Amino acid sequence: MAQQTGSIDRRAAMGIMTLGTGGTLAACASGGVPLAAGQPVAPGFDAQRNEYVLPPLPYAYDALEPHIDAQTMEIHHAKHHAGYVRGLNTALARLAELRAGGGDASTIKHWAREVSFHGSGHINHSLFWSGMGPSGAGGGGEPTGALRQAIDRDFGSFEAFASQFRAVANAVEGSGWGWLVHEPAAGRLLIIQEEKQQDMMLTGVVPLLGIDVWEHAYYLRYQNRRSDYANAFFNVISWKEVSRRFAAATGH
Ligand code: MN3
Repeated sequence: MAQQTGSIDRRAAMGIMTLGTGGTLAACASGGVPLAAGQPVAPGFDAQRNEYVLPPLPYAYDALEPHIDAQTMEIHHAKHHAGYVRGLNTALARLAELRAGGGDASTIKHWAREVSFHGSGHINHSLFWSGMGPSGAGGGGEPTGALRQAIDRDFGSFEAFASQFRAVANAVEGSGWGWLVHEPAAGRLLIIQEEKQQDMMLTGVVPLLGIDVWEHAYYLRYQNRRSDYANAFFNVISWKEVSRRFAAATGH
């Protein structure tokens, strides 16, 4: 199933995702833990064209109103996310040219870094869209079951978790993400920051829930009030999807 391009398997080169061909998207951490195995999510890779593609949103652009406005959603998805997909495909094409002996060999560092930035941008946003839902219709509320038990165990309570998650998101320097992740070595949940699309991500963790704190995610409605946006985000979190990722990562 893997597409071989020269001696490098594209997916192994990315190290973070595996995409099925049957209309499923299975995003994997570097350890190969399936995040979405068997889940009918829009694919982010077109095997026939051998290119990454922009997945459609699982809801309308205005579905997250008033918490995230329709214009922001449309620009963010159709322009920003599409740009990461385009940048990833371009970087992989340039690397293929270098393997074939073309181009300037000294640019390999640049294109390898472009794969990390744009590839992470593609995965981050794919997880972001599917990790949200309309408030009261798939979004909001609190987690239950095994995920809730793990949150209570590792943070003390849901309120303590939510407070830390918001504070971490608000404290990202510049543009980046706040993430709830599963750390498999200790089998515990952590909240971490990611700067830009890829810096400071903890190796081997499975991303469960991410909040995009680039200004393009909230500026039209919230201007510089990132904390208001982080508060509103809790109205559109799809705990069902986050729980599914947790179950895929842990077997619980
Ligand atoms: Mn973004």
